[in-house]
Amino acid sequence: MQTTDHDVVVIGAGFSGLYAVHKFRDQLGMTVAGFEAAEGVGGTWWWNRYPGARCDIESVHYSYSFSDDIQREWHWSERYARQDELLRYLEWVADRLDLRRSFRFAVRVTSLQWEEDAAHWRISTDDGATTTARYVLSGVGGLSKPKVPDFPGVDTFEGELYWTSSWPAEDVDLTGKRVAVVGTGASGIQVIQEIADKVGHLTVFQRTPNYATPLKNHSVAPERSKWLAHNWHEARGNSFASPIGLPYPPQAPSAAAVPADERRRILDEAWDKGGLYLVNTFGDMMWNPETNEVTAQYIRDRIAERVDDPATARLLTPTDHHYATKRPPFETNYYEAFNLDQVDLVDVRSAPIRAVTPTGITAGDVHHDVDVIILATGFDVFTGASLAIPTTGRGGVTLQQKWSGGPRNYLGVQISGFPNLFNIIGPLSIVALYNTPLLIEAQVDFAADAMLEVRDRGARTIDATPQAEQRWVDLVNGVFPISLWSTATNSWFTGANIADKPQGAYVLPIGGPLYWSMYEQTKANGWAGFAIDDQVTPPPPLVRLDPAAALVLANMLNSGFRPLEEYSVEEVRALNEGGVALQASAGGVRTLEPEGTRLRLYVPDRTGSLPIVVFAHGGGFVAGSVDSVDPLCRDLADRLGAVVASVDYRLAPEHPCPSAVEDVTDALRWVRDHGAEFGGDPERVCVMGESAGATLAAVAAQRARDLAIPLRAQVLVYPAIAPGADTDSSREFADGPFLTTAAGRKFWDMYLGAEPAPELASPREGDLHGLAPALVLTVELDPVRDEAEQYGELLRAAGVEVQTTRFDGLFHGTFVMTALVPRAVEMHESVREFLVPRFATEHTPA
Ligand code: N01
Repeated sequence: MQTTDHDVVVIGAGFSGLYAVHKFRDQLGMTVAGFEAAEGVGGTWWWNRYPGARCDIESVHYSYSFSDDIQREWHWSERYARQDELLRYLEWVADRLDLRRSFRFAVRVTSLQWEEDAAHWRISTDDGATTTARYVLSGVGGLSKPKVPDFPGVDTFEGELYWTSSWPAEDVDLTGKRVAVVGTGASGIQVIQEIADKVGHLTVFQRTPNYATPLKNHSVAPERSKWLAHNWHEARGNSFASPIGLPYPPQAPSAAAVPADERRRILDEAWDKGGLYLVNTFGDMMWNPETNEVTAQYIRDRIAERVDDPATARLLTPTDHHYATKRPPFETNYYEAFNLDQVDLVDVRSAPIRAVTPTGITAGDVHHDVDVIILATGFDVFTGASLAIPTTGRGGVTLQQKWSGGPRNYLGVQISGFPNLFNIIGPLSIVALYNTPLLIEAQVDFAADAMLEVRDRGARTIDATPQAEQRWVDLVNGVFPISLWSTATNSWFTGANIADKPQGAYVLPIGGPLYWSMYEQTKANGWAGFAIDDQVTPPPPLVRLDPAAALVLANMLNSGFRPLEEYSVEEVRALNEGGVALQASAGGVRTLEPEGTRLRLYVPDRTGSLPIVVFAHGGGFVAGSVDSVDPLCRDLADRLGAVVASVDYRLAPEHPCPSAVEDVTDALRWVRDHGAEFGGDPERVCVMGESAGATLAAVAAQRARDLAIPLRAQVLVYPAIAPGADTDSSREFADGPFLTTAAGRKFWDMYLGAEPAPELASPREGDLHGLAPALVLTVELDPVRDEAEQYGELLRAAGVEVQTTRFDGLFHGTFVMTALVPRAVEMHESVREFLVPRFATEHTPA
């Protein structure tokens, strides 16, 4: 029988590989072999030794969090550590945890081959050896394969040529030399500002000006550093659960939400704090071009203040891409460097680099003589380093084939068909948009949990199912284009900085909270979306979200949304009122609030007498108002060509059942008697409601029948039907998204009050015969989905004409989100299609 040499092979000894060895070897008791191409540990911080290299996330945050000892024992000397300090830190961690003994250094992995019969990977290395392992943890890094620019003649250069991404370990003396720097990304900017006043002459070759903003680095006094180390819980706060993995204060939701002077104050404050605070100013920065432009213009103005020569300032000012759509670099006196006599800026857009010659660089028609060329031209990000290792998975399919059209994986960590292989900070995750060390720890932990699950089940393999992977790819490719990140040209976020690389979505911009919830749900649902040996579990609800709905949910979670049942009535009311921001509106609709009624009428600008829709808003019987659905009702009136009568019904718990039902029934009675006075046709009335409003509408439809109020239809948008309903969906979506089963129960309790009359509370309890035709709309990811659909069945059984339509990927509440969720508009259209024939003047009720 074939044996396997190790439980796990770890590739790379950077942040990922070091933690992985510790996790698997020391915590899980597995046998581990690590391979590292460099001669020592450090990964990125081993290779990128160029002058000025440092992290741009504060050191105390850009470090491991898994060990209390490590947190306390290491004291950072600067707010943002330099490369040499970061390398010393990783070396110290390696020694502190005795990790080096598990690695072989200066050994490069040359291929990975899955062997199905043995259920292990065969790993070949450039020292000619092969080894086998049940699992492979790839920690090759997202920014580790340098981009090689195709400048002709690079080999002919007779001076010194350096890459920022593989800077020599020994000292490079640039004093007094004529130096060229190509590239003005984060690396180029760090080099330029560091060497500008030390070299004899510096020529900067810039293609795209960047939004570089102050880093505000400073040394940290030993006492303060010690305090931060010992109080790391306090200093780091709940970073992990935050959107970007940093304990930065909540953002203003949008620049549009604050007056101009307040915007300026927010931006000034973030500018003065430095670093990523500026990215964190407005919640919709990366979604709303107007907000983004406020920040972009602010930065442009600040650049103009700092550069003496207006022509140079213009060249350094970005105008061709939105702020932060290329990863924003941070600087210290970068712009002032261009005020020095010995620094020149060459715009390679107007004068492209034509060749490197033995003595320098020719850009356009000008030759620049230099002694040193520094290439800071970036990386083949996210996929380059993985694809550099020939990797063959199940059925002989190679990773190179699999990713030929762009990266594919599940949850950003596991590639279907490549079992037992985990890719840390690979593509299609929140990578690069979240604090990297924390992301690494969470992904390694996830891989470790997967391995434990396989072990506990007595299985041998774990592999994402093709179906789950496709869901994930669809989700990422649906979310990414909605973001401004998708708009930048030459950005490594889209793969466009590398010729011939598939372009598209490489990251999933949803923030930490939703991403971590997906991990948790995957595990809680029995490794949903994975096959463990041949035990397959379908992907979990959050992975099945419609992309636009996922973004709404992500934004809610990013701004601190808690499980709904935890909110007080007052808070639920405030939440509901905030819902107007999610609704599209329509012009050409006038409103009236007839005296003595609880109604707001929406009358579209149409001729003739119009059908009437009596609409009851959602809000769990305890929240919502005509204001909270005002844009929605305008839109409905316009879309349906109907007078919409929105009912301001009385809310529980102050007014328990049947107050609200009476109010909706009164509204039906009123439109029958007075609708014509406002352009409505009392013969063509429909009752409609959303969520709890749909529950009320369903009961009111029964009351209307009893009171002989004619109804052409009832439209029930995901109605809750019965308190305590126990269905598949109430169990599967007990924790949401958004509506939870616990919150639903809490709302019912408040609504029912002391002595509820069953037939006035739950539509299921009434007589279902002779009711108006019903449209029941449900959404897939909703605890009330099944009870609503079952109600449709009961109506049908009672002889009522029923159409039930389920919308996949949406969650309870999305019907109102017409401004953000295109599929919500589809729901509205389905209402229109249902009502148009039933509102026809000649229509005879079935
Ligand atoms: O690479 P980049 P980087 N002709 O791709 C230019 C992280 N990082 O190494 O924009 C002329 O950003 C290219 O021009 P253009 C950080 O995440 C972190 O600087 O394509 N120019 C661009 O100006 C960062 O985002 C730190 O028009 C050419 C530059 O080269 C990521 O690493 C420090 C060219 C490449 O910029 C990558 O940064 C450093 C050509 N043919 C890096 N090809 C920290 O502070 C490319 N360019 C933690």
